[in-house]
Amino acid sequence: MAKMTGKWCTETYKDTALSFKIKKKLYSKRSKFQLVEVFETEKHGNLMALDGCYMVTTREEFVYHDMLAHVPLFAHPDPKKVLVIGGGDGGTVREVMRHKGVESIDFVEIDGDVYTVSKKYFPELVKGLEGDKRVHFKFGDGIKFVKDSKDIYDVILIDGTDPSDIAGGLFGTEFFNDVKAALKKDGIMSMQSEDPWFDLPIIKDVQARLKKTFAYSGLYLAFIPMYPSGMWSFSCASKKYDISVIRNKKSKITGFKYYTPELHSAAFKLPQFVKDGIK
Ligand code: SPD
Repeated sequence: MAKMTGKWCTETYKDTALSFKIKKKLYSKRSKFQLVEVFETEKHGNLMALDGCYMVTTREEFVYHDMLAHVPLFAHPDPKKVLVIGGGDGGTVREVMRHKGVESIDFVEIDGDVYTVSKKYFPELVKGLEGDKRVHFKFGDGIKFVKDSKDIYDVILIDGTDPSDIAGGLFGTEFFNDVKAALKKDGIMSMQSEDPWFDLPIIKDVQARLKKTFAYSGLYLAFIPMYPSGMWSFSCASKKYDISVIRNKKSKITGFKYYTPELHSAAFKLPQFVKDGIK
């Protein structure tokens, strides 16, 4: 659990800790899968933690969701069918919805309680999801869902938690093979792949597996203060495209808060220690 001491809520990770000053705890309940907690912070809006691990704050969520969704969606020339695995808070689907050319979004979250809690405490994350006919809610196991899907999707986004019990399978070779099979021949996948300061070996493994599975694979970074270390990585892969290149001219979106066309390619430029660590 995210530990509360007086006015502070703390996530400990490896040999570090990150604390937010809070006003009060708003929610705490064990779902079938994990402990779901929500805190009202002093300066960052509401904060959701799953099994003691920070997921989103109202203030910072846009960085993660912009970068997970828009990098692959702008790298694909014409994304129409999208699958989102995980991301029960709704933020990733919200960003996919901004691409008007997208015709269908399958949203597969294993823990329905995360969506219910998000609806109550993070209304801006789920805004419009239920009124958009393109969004198909499919609460259930994303790993199984992908296994049963063949040659369907232009883009698959994997918005999981850290690779523990519940999300461990989302980082494995078998799953990546199934993702490849679920994508169309020019499909693109992108996933959250942990942070380079504490988890470079995880990133290295993910990159090696993607490289073995797909014709193209890549790694890009974003800066997310609410995760310990603040530097976050996304791993992506495709049967056809270099994902650092923008091809989508149809999605005319304005008003991003983090993503920009310049940042799209710049995010793939890696610091030397990251390059060395994933070699
Ligand atoms: N250690 C934190 C990993 C968080 C990954 N998922 C965030 C969910 C946002 N939709």
